[in-house]
Amino acid sequence: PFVVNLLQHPKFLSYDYSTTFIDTTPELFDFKVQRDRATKILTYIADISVNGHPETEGRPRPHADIRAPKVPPQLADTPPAGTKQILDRDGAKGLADWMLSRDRLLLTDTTMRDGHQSLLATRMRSIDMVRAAPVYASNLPQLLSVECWGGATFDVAYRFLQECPWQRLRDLRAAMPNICTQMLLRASNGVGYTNYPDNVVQSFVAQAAETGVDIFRVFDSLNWVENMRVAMDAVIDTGRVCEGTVCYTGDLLDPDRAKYDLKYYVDMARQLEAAGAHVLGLKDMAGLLKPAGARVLIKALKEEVGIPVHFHTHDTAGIASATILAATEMGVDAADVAMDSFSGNTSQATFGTILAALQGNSRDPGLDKDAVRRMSDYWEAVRAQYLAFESGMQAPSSEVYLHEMPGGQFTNLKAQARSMGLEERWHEVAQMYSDVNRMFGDIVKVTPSSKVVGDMALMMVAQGLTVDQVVDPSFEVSFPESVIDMMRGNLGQPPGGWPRDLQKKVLKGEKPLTERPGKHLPPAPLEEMRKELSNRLDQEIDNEDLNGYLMYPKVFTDYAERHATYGPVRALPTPVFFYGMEPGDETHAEIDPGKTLEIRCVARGETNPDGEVRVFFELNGQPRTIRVPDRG
Ligand code: BTN
Ligand code: 3PY
Ligand code: ZN
Repeated sequence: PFVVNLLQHPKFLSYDYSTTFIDTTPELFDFKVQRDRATKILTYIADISVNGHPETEGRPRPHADIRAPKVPPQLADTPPAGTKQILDRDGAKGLADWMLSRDRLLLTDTTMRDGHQSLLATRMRSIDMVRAAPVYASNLPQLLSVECWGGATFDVAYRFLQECPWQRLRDLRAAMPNICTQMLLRASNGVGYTNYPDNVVQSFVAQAAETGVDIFRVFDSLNWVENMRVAMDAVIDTGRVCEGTVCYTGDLLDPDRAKYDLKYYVDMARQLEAAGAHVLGLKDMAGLLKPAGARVLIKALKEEVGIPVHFHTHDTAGIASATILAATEMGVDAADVAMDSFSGNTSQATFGTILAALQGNSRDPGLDKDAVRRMSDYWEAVRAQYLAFESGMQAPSSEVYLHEMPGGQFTNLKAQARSMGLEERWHEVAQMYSDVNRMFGDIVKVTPSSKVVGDMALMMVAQGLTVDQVVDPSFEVSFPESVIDMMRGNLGQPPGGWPRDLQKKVLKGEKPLTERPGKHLPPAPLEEMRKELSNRLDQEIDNEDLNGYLMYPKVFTDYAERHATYGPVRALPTPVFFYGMEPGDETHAEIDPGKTLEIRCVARGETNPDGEVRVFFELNGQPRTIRVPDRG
């Protein structure tokens, strides 16, 4: 192991060493730590090889002949200056002014956040992103931003991928020093499903900025500006970009949906501008805005607000590109796209297609089409490794205009319906989702309000309940906890308030909240919690850990406990992480920069009478045996 340490040390590799190198580089003798981490990783591989990964069990396996993802060559030696340099030099307002001054359409690539959140249940691992990041920096420096953090990625990283979301952000930031990073923040709901105390939201935002977020897209799941101010102010305080966001729902050209008409959106946009937003986000999370609506809406927003407009939509109905082109004609400043191989269906519009469509147009985004195609080839090979998490959606679907489910929820709810034995009755679930929305008074449906509508719809289909029964005061209904919580006012207030009679029935006489929930939540005792957690886990708790714990106490501690057993499994290639190794397989894991474990799986023993299996490895050429329980 010494030789491997030495030969792979970055200083050694760069010839930047002298005879004192060994004296001044004590980590070369860090055998115990390294061996411990190596043992942990081998334990993980052995366990997965014998027992399978709980998340891929029973799911389709990647095809045997998929090609290994290979990143395209970098076209520049050092990353050309980009939006990050403008932000650092001119500040958030300066970047917004720069956006307004340009004729070209600016683009955000969502592959590393919404793309895989909407297509692969958020399961993309950091290692696959961090490899791509330097190529973005060198080949796509004209991007406005790379959306790579927040939304559902935060808890999925801890919960299902056994990795630290903060480390992902730190690594991506370091690898893309010239392009702004972008995250999705659910205002007072942070990156969770519930309203947090103000100081938790503030602490989280400060840490996200410190670790590497440049542009914060802040939205509220009921479009209640009052409940966005704490998060927006926290972002503004960091000096980073606050993209105050309007969620789009309904159909602004349909008189039957008059609640969400042009005036509604323009009013909200004005409120966000007045609240200090540097950029206005228009978030069409379900992909409901059609080209004709976009023409009207973008024209009005460009006339009525003075900040740049950044449009986000989904391709669920197959129309996202047309809508983006209509918005582009009307002067939208920026739009979201996903790399071709991560686009379409519930994801974003297709990056290369938007470039091709705007070729020769004065608003041509000016990105390298060939570089996009090559990057997309890499993502295509990455995607093939995650076959277990594909939803099976084969084609776009106009049914989204009925149910209005967000792209990120659609596949999830379908999986939930499947697990409840309701897959055959999916179209009933979709209809019920729509009916429940009307029953709740026609609300914005986006995390977390979308989850509440989904919970209610699934329950009603499963129990055979009708809307008439649910609203009938004399008919007994046992409401899901999330519905009770929402009717209490704990997610805030929708425009026009909750339907009175239904709220009364759900709350059984309990008085609902009408002010913003954070106003009544006592501040979390941050330092006390840090100490308590540190004692409990017997480890130092830094600010990133603490903020992870504040968002998701149980998810975080479960992660930390597994980390103590399995070590830095984030360093394993994705096929090994999900499927382990067969005798004869070789792999490697860079557990620290320059510290790589070479791993060969040699053989697997029989299960002994104690129910244990021995798995034989070679680690950096040395034989190692790991015993794991056979849970089969
Ligand atoms: C995860 O929980 O999804 C990631 C951590 C892996 C936990 C290992 S996987 C094999 C074994 N079986 C389990 O259910 N947990 C451990
Ligand atoms: C999220 O909150 O994760 C979303 O993607 C909402 O669209
Ligand atoms: Zn989205």
